[in-house]
Amino acid sequence: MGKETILLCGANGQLGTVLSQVLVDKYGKENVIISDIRAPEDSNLRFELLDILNKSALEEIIKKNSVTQVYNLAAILSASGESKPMLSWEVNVKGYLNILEACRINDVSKIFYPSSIAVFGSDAQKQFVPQHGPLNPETVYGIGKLAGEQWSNYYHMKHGMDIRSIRYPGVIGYESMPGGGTTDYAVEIFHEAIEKQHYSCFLKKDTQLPMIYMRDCINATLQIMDAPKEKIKVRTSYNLAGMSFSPEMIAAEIKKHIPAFKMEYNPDFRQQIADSWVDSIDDHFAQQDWAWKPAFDLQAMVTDMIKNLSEIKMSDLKKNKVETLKTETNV
Ligand code: NAD
Ligand code: AKB
Repeated sequence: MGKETILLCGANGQLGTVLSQVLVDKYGKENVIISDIRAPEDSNLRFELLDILNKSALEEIIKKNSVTQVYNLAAILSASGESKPMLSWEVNVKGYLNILEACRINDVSKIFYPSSIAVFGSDAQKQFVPQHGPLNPETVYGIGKLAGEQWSNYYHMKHGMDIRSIRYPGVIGYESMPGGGTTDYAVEIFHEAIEKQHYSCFLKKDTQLPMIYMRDCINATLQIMDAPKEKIKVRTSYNLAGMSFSPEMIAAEIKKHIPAFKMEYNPDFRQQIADSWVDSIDDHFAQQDWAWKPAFDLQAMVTDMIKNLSEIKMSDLKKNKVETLKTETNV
């Protein structure tokens, strides 16, 4: 492997904050450029302010730094996309096309494109949805993700570009907050359970959705990017499974750790989005082609989330107390 220079777009979001650190650990701080339209609050990583809609700025960063791999995490997620459909299309499709073109012109050797379970619609098989079934998404986000999958396949066929993609389920992690999706409840619930022992859920109790723990999501991403080129047979996007559960199933699991926890249900507009998605995923192509296997089921994920998030909240509390004490005593 020659010297790799990585560019991450949309690096300040839920996944990007975790993936940037993992890539820095793997490739070295000087070889990973993280970028976003907003600067990180607190980071010592190599950062560039970059809007993927700014084609010339994108091309310049790639050229100037001789970038060899691009990870495009910039997006407007499903729930936000329904209130800003044109912005969703601009960023998720036109922004991605800018990246593909900039990579083509500059001979970038590998690209990562995250798709989503949002590419499935109501006519898809609900349980263990196959890789090659009907794709008729009902959200602007899903339509955009599907277009991105097709553009990836086109650039691969037409220009031989090595673009790799996963249809991520809803991602759950303690490291960062989600940004405007329909699966966000599965992260918010932990914060509220630990702080208030109560959560008001915006989905109905029996709405089952495919989900994945952050560690598995990051491992899958590294695994597909590291796989030998000939092993990547699906050039649209791979189905990927972690676990599947409903709000009442995760609430019951949390209750085992926090017995006082109570959940109420107040479904909103996100219910309709969730209803159009599938319950669970058949990911045997990912298993077969690049040996995918998740490590976390619902029980293991809940245990790990509560342990890590409680530690973070406890240390934040201690830090705040020290700060208050310092202010009060004028130190
Ligand atoms: P996020 O919303 O948390 O982060 C997206 C980031 O993109 C934000 O930091 C935002 O500032 C940035 N951004 C928005 N517009 C931009 C622009 N024009 N130029 C540059 N940056 C811009 O999203 P995430 O959860 O980290 O998701 C990352 C990727 O994974 C997205 O493509 C998303 O569709 C996909 N995905 C996420 C999940 C999930 O559960 N988190 C599930 C399936 C797919
Ligand atoms: C969302 O809910 O929009 C995302 C996703 C599953 O793509 N988490």
